[in-house]
Amino acid sequence: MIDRRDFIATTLGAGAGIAGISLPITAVDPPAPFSPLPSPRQLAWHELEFYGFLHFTVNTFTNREWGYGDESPAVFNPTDFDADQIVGAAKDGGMKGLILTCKHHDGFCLWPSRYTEHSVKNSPFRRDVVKEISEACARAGLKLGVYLSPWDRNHKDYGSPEYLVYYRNQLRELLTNYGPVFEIFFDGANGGDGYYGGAYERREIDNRSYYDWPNTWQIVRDLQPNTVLFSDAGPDIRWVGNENGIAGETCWATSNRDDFSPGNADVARLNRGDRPGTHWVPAECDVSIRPGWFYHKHEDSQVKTPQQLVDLYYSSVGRGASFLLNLPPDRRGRIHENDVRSLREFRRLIDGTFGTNLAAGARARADNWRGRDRRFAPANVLDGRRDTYWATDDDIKTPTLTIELRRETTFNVVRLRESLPLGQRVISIIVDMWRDGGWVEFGQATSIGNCRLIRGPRITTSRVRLRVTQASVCPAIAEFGLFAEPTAPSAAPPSESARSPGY
Ligand code: FUL
Repeated sequence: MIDRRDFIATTLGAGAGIAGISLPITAVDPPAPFSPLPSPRQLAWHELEFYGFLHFTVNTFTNREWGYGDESPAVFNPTDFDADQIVGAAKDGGMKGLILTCKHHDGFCLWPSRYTEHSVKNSPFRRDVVKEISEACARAGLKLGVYLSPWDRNHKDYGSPEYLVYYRNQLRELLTNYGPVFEIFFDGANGGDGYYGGAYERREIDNRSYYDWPNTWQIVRDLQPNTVLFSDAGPDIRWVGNENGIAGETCWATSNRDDFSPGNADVARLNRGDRPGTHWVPAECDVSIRPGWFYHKHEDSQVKTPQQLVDLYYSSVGRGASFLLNLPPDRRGRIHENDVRSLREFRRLIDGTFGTNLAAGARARADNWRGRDRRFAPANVLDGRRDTYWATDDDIKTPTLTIELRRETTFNVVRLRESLPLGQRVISIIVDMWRDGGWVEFGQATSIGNCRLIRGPRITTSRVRLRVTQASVCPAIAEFGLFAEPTAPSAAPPSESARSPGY
């Protein structure tokens, strides 16, 4: 049955009026946002969830992880470089963008920078790798991101104010010549010793003041205001505190970022965030598909399995962070077949899980919904949109939402999303399932944010319930989804020789 206020809201749009007619209701306001809040550039970034890293430089050819800075450009010589193959592998794996190490700690530039001779222009390869990757990304519909190592073991001026001029010039080159850049990854690593133009010495810098980050970041804001900036201290996206792809079980999207600077942070705090936090600075989980960041032939048999990648998806995206997976191009300048195969199977498993929301078409009821206004109705959690949500009245912080499925349904994953423009409001929840005439707990979690995946045993039920057990303000939930991971493929049929006699 539809009540009068629902009828008015449906036919006229809530809060609408017609000239000369005043409606007998006052529409309820949306919940007041709970600060800190995401910026539009952060909201756009939240939708990506899964993207890749490409670590490629002289190290690929010297078999190292950190070049010293004295490598000759002559060593950089991919034999069969194919940007479309690299980008195609990422796209097949479901990635939405790629961040390229345009310059790693060794200082070698993958583009022909005007400001140094230490680049592809003096290699036998001579091609502009940044340009080719950016164009391949544009063709494939992937976004391009940039890694520009602040630490430069090649540059003679490293450690002095002149180097900062050089670094900023390079940042400008990358932001003006290669189209839109969705993210810049500012690495906090500073190891000390290096070649430094032939000095072969140790140079220490104060990582809180040397790079003058506020003014360096302002260059990006001026040239490309939509680019998100990553570092230990954000300002937009923070490091998750490890390179294993694992966000804290509790992982707030908020951080007291001014306590940190790139290379100078508390990894435990980065891993879980700060609550309530001074700023919205969600976590990014960087991890490599192999043990190293750069390609090493001896690691060809150590590529992470599809199932390991799936587990990483749950420990990153499933905890409100993003999943930044490194794919190292090999000496040909291609993504190795083993990595391609693993990534493709990972994608099949993820699509097999999240391609069908088993809660779609169900009925959602709640013990409270804000002003009984359709804009805040429980059904909004099932419409597959992130911009609609279920919200409660201001004084209701621990409501219950019940999902009545159309039939007995088997699932093992619950996905929840908050309405991010309203801030991270919920602290903890419990999900229950209906079994043998009563409610039994399926799983529980703290912190939702962009996405919370609760992965449990496969269960079959016709009714599921969400209980918000603690919230700072009335909740605003954008999604409640149910999914089933594909069951393991059935065992291969026995081979001819293994069959029993007489088969
Ligand atoms: C680290 C670097 O030292 C590694 O080489 C790699 O680039 C990783 C993503 O960040 O700090």
